[in-house]
Amino acid sequence: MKLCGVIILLVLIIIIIIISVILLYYISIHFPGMLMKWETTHNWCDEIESSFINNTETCRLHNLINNDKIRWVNSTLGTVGMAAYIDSPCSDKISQSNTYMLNRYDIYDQLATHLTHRLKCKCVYPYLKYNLPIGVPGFHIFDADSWLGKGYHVASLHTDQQEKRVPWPDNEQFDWTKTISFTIPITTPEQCGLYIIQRGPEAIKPGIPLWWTLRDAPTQYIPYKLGNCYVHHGKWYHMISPFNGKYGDRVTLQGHALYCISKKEYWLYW
Ligand SMILES: O=C(O)CCC(=O)C(=O)O
Repeated sequence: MKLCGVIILLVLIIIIIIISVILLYYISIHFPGMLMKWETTHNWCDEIESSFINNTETCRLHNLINNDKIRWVNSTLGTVGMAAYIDSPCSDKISQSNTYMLNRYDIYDQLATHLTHRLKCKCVYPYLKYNLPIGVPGFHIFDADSWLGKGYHVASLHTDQQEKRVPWPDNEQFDWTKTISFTIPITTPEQCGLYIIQRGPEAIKPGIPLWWTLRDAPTQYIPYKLGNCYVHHGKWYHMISPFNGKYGDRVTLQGHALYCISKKEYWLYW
């Protein structure tokens, strides 16, 4: 009888261990951010942020975006406008979306001028200047009710690869090392920000989980300020920080750029 009890206990322990290992494996693959320490060890905020629009402007944009809810993709990550890496849209849809965005949100000229000063290089929209089927920057909306808005580190820990999803024209040359990612917070619920880890995909070793490789790497938490423009190359691992959904959705203007060597310009896209 006693032996039977011990065997049942052992089996239970083995089942619990197996379930824990499976759960840990699942989390380490899908939500590696949950296993990281997220201690800020570096400070290079000054390099990445610049003042872009004031609170009146962000408020006006937010009202416009709120009335655009119909265009949101889903309840966790919503988008206004079409992004190559999310929607992989055909050129007709891009054209429709771009026309809509450019008419509704009168921010695009100001954005290109700001980035031109910031990057010290002409920034253009290939859709407008060369009539190419490439999406213009748009808006990300993270729902207040999402897990991210409830304070969990569940956002994607990634490096940007968007440039691989865009139909760049064959007759131009691009510098694939000159990529840009920019974000402008339109709302800043408490704790809204970004973690950047100073390591790229070259640090990753086969068979070693991402979170384990990155756990001791220099890390920076960048608290977002309303209307500021945050620019980085996107090739270091980064992750959106959890935020306090009590204070509303997390809304940002989001876009990317790639340097076109043949035209000597940065091409802005999403
Ligand atoms: O929303 C942000 O803060 C950054 C978004 C991001 O990581 C990305 O678009 O690659």
